[in-house]
Amino acid sequence: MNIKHPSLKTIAILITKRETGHHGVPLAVFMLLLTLSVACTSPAPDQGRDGMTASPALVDPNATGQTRALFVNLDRIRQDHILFGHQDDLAYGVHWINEPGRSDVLEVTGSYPAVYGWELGHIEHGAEVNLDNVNFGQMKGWIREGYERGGVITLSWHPDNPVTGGSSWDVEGGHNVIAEILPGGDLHETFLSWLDRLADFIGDLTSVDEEGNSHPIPVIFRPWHEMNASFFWWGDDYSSHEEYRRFYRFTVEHLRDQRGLNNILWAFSPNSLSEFDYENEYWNWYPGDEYVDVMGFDDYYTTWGGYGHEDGVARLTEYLVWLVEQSEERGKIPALTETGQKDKLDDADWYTNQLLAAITGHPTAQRIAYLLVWRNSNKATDRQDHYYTPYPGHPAEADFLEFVNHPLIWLENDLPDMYSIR
Ligand code: BMA
Repeated sequence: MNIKHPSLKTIAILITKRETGHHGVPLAVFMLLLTLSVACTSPAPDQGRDGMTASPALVDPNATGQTRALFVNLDRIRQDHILFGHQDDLAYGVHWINEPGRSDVLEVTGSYPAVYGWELGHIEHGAEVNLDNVNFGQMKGWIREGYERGGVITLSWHPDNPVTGGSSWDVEGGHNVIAEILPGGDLHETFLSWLDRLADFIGDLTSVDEEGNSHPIPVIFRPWHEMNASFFWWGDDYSSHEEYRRFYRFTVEHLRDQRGLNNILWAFSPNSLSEFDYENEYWNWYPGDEYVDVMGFDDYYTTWGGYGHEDGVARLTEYLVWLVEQSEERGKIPALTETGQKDKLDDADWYTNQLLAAITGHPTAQRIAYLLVWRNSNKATDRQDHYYTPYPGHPAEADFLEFVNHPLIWLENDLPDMYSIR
């Protein structure tokens, strides 16, 4: 680890001393150091990022060692680097589907992405394929493959609307769906069965180590995202902020406490901060420090002047600085949980001129742990012109290479072991 911050150094010295104390210095000195280091690592809201490196307060106090290590390593690495992620990377690309080993990112850069995003929509029905036609059995294999190569896994979920039977985007009738599915609501039992199918899937994500022992694969799960907008049934217009927060907490508690899943880091991510008075309103939906490990936001619009902001790059920098500062105050991991040039990459310089320019616009903005761009929808079978990384021969190839070769940006080939703490 490259320790840049004096206070982080202090903690590291304390910990080193604590270890020495274990093996020799008088007990009183050891206890004093231990007390100091515990004080330094308690999850006080004003603690700052330095305190969490040694002993983060995770949403799940029983998180597996690898899950905890993932958090610690994301936190360490983000001091100097940002992991690049891509949704559905191994399942299909713009010109291929379901071909083992392929990846548009690999074919352009020579490395797989550092973060793999996967989508669980329709798992709630026990379906064989997700809403984008990705087979869930194969998805488990791809998740295992990415993890075993050293990558990081993040999961999103666009479940159908349990009231109307339509999709996540079906807001017809403006129903307060959350009220219907929380305890006491008419559809609570249905919703529990949906959560249980989701939990079964996450519980099945396992890997076998060299000794033949199976263990869970750590994942960053990001439910009920973009809630400040109103295009999903869990969106802002359809329930109160208090109901939304209860809903997020209920989801955490069901998977963690009822289902005993200990391989999850929990991510919270509203839609673009451009869209609302984020400094005051981010907290409207925030379920609380005890329910969030990764603080993020999604942004597709700001860099090219969406929401009427002509100074888009500077705005995105401003949002990232705010996110990093807020995350560090709370001992959380900041991340740009979804981004990309919407809807297709027709600005050949977007990656360096917009995204990288925004990130490098301020030293604090650079301390996000990862960013994830959305999927490369297959041209022949799925949506046309709905892709977020170039493929070989695409005009943005050279710019994308320049982006990934920037020392800040890390792909899978750059990663240290994310699942142990050294
Ligand atoms: C959206 C689009 C949709 C897709 C959904 C879930 O942003 O990519 O086509 O169904 O994500 O992956």
